Amino acid sequence: MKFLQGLFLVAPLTAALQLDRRGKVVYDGYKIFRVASGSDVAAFEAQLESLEAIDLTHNHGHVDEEHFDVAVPPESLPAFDALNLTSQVLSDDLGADIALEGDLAEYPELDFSAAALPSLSWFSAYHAYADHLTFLKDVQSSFSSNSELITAGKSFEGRAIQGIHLWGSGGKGSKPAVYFHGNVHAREWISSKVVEYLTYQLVANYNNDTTVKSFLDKYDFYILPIVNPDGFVYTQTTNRLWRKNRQTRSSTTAVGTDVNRNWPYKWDGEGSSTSPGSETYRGQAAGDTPENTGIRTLGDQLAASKGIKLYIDWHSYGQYILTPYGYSCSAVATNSAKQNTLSRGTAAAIAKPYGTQFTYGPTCATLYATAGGSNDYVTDVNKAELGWAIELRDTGRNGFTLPADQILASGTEAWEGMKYLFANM
Ligand code: 0X9
Ligand code: ZN
Repeated sequence: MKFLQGLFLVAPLTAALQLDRRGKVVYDGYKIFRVASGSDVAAFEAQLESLEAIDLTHNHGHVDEEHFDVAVPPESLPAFDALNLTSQVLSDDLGADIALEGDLAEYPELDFSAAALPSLSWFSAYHAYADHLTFLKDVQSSFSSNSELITAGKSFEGRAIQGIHLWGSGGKGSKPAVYFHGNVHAREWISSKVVEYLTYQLVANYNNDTTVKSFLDKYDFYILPIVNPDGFVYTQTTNRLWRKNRQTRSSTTAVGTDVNRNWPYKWDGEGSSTSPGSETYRGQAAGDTPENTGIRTLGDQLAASKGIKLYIDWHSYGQYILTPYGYSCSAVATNSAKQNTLSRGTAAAIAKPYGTQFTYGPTCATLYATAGGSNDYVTDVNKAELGWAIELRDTGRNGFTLPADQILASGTEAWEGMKYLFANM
């Protein structure tokens, strides 16, 4: 497979975007297209850049059908049409899709009582960042003898990267780790919701379901639903499509580094960008984002303690289960047969409730090359047995702005996948 280096277009620069009265980027009238890039990818990229098209993702689908999903501003639509590219409309109006996500809901509900598990209605809407922290605190209080809140360093803007540690009958920190990250990419809101849903199911069922109890009795779970809090907050206050962190650098006016291109392993290979404006900007030096330092330090500690059994970096969108490696399409994980069997089984379990199809396979060969990505670091440096990334719903119709009425179903199917995986890994 051809490496797709530097394919991501520039990050949405607020300066070029139209803002509403509250300073929020207006996406009304933007259309989303899936565009075949053809063989001259650099020329293609330049064309789209001149239209101020925003890159959402690329090459989702199959390696022999390379394509980009791009959001084209209304004023560029005639010029886009004139390019006569092979394309398909994924959305007629991104602004309408954002509206369909629903308003951020209030939390907690009026009838919420402390020490009780929060209501499942948490999964019927998206919420503000502060409410995610309250939700996590409430889940922890409801399971106080088998859990504690944890932090993994601080973000660039100084927010603590918060999470929860769950354990079972062996006591705190006695078993190999399951380590989950959500929302490293700020706009991928479904990822934190699903990670919270998995946490919720573990906590809600530990005392009444022997299978669930066995998971926590066998593994310590370290779960960080939002590892890029600054970016997440920015998607809620200012720009729904922001991906990176919010780090500024003296060498550039561009903001943001892709924390999932910043891991200090195979950092400067194919599959990241040296350009600060790019959506896949890797940073000036390996591991130079505060977020990477925080979550990496925790992972290093887990690896040095009881070891990491399973790591999953939860993303959206595309419906993929991605195993090592991202840095190379020819490198093969030492336990690739096992990873293949388990990812196939996980995909089959995910499909059970609603038939949702997830494609599985090694990251580079299945999706595209990634340099400085999380799962390669956790696999080769931390020696995790399974180092995965999962791309949640959907395959492009709603993309990052998945309607709130799909949160519960996304969580339900992911939980089916995880029950299979925890029992069989
Ligand atoms: O490009 C990425 O970082 C992920 N795709 S996304 O569309 N959500 O941005 C894929 C990452 C897979 N690999 C690693 N975690 N290394
Ligand atoms: Zn992502």
